[in-house]
Amino acid sequence: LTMITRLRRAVADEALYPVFQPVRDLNDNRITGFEALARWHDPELGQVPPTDFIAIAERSPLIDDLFDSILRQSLEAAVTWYVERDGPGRQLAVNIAARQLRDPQLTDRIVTAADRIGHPIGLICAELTETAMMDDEETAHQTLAAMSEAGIGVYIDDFGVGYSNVARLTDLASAGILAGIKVDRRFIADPAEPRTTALLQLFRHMSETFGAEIVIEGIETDEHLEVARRMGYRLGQGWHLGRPVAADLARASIET
Ligand code: G
Ligand code: G
Ligand code: MN
Ligand code: NA
Repeated sequence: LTMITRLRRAVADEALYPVFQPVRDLNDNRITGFEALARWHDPELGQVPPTDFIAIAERSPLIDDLFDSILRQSLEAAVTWYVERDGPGRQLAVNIAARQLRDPQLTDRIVTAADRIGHPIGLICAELTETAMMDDEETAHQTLAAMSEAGIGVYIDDFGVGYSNVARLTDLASAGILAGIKVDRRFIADPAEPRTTALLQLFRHMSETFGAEIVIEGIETDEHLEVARRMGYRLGQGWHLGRPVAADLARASIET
């Protein structure tokens, strides 16, 4: 069986499923949202890393089916987290692959799924890497504008690695499209390094200039958390704040 055949079957059988990693307020530790991350356990291959199967799926329209499946499962789980119990909603972030930016139906797919499941569209965030926007900038811009117009929060993921382009971010911010930036974990990996604090501050100031939210990724230790707080970050994600977990555990972790 070729890998893509295996993957196609797995998507159809719902053998791919989301896990959820919390995003927390660094000041009071409350969960402000979750990022949905796809997982695949194949009976023969075992756990296949998402970077591997996303790369395969992205070579064909299979990525659209994969996305639809992960999105639907994520929305169905997330909607029970606050519709079935009172309390504030939480944001749900999903990752968008580069190829999907060429799909003119992307926004419709998300809005239709959210409406059908009863999940507020305004609590959905779409994460894209800067590199994903490079293929066809104009189409990417239009897709992101449509998502933003529909109420979906457009976030730039893995900020600072790949093909970073501040001009592109500025365009998105000027057009009112940019909801937030997720700073790649490598920027906090070495908290004792003086450049770390300087760069983290620079990024935070940049996000303020853009009127965008900023999330620091890769909080793995107390020291990371301290540095992030000191540099004025309000939101963070990382193993120290919570690993990606299955839907029932994610639900149980939410404070009422
Ligand atoms: O889940 P993990 O932390 O191992 O993620 C590895 C990479 O795979 C990350 O870059 C993440 O954004 C990506 N990824 C995980 N789930 C999805 C998904 O559903 N869609 C896309 N496009 N990328 C995903
Ligand atoms: O590229 P993106 O940011 O979407 O992917 C998130 C990836 O980072 C996932 O693979 C997730 O499991 C991983 N991750 C989340 N928190 C941490 C962390 O604190 N340290 C490391 N090394 N990886 C993390
Ligand atoms: Mn992400
Ligand atoms: Na990231």
